[in-house]
Amino acid sequence: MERTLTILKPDCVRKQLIGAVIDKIERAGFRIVTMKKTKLTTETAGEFYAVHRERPFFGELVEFMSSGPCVPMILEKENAVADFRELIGATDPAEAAEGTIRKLYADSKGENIVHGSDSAENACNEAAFFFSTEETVRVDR
Ligand code: FUP
Repeated sequence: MERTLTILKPDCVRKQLIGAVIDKIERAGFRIVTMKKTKLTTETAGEFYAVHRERPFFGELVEFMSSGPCVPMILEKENAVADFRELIGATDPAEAAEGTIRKLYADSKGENIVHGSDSAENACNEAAFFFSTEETVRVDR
């Protein structure tokens, strides 16, 4: 079993697509380990996306990610990291495969409905960014 970290981004929450996206996630065989609704600040959004600090889109990314509440979740499944990236599709919805979450629901590369960790190691770090050990272990089953 592997875990990945997703965030239902502020555009997903604003468009009232939390339920639709969770339905896709559960139907694809992912188990929700834990989840919550929270709101990032420009500081915490910048920390989460620190790897993109030097990129031209960093300012917009931080503004968007702190523009409203979001729903981070830890998901579990065999091959969770790669399978989840397949389920959400390419970063740019225009390039995302048919039937993927971003193809179905995202407006743009910047506002693309969901985040998905790109490696098991990052998934672990990103899970710790949002959730305590209490939330990821004891509440789990
Ligand atoms: P992904 O792994 O698909 O979430 O994509 P990246 O890690 O490359 O990018 C993280 C976030 O940065 C994206 F979700 C949206 C934002 N971004 C842009 O706004 N413009 C870009 O050209 C690339 C990424």
